[in-house]
Amino acid sequence: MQENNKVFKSGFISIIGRPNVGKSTFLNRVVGQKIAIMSDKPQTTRNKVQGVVTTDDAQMIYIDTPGIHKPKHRLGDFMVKVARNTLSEVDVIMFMVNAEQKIGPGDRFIMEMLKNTETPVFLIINKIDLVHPDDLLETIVSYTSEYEFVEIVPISALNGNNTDKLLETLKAYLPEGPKYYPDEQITDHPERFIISEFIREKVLHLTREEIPHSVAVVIEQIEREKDRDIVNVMATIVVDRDSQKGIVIGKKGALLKEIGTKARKDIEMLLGSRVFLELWVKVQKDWRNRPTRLKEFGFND
Ligand code: GDP
Ligand code: K
Ligand code: MG
Repeated sequence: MQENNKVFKSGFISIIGRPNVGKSTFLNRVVGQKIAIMSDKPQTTRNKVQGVVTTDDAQMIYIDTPGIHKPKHRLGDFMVKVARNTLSEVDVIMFMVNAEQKIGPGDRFIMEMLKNTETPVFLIINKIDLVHPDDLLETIVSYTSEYEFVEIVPISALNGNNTDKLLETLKAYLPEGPKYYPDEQITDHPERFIISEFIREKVLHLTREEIPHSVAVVIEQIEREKDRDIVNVMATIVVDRDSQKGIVIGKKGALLKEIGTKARKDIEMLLGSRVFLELWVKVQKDWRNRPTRLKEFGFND
């Protein structure tokens, strides 16, 4: 017999924190499929990606906000604005920090922003697999002496330590609400955006420091072939300078080929079909400071 007197809870949860603390790793773990890209470089995530977790009594919609930092150019400004706006719209804010790192200017910058919101804030100490419990306590004290958090939860997003407990605690802060998304849906982002992020991730991984965050990926075409389980994807990698174009292409096109091969595997997993991926590289000087280009690449505000 089904019990119908149990309340259903739903709400929005924003994950905020300095770059590389593990926000995307956490999101991917709880959503159970790779949707937000991960890398060891800061600012990997530039748009908010939503992951939806639905259980029998709750639905949690996660927002993976861009790493907050002091803006250096227009793109930085945009990212800070996105993060600020999400803070007042959500039901819970997860402020994630790295257990290995001391509290820093970036953390204080975020905590200052948090003082302007009524939204309950959790302190999530991630990467506890890397620290001794004594050091953990010290870290907790350093944060809690500067901001009043409603909950403090140490986790390891990587190995899943304490993440179930965190989900239960989060649930307690969500209001009674509807199921916004069908059970099987895990993200409301168009495939187009996720695919472009997969490609951008490979560029960042394979070029190391030579290609900074000036790279953007534009999906020109996604087309499913009739009667065949094949999807054709055409994308352009946009860089700032001619020298960067050479780096991305590599000797005899070797690097671009590797980027393509690796990205294709991720896209095939996402779409559940075979994929033909065609990649182009284009130089668009100084695109980060041109508002029209920003819009074109999906950074709308
Ligand atoms: P984000 O910038 O906050 O989204 O951080 P990412 O999710 O991209 O993670 C940055 C790096 O930290 C990646 O190399 C992750 O594998 C690593 N990482 C994330 N969570 C953990 C964790 O709980 N333990 C350990 N040891 N590494 C982690
Ligand atoms: K990152
Ligand atoms: Mg991220």
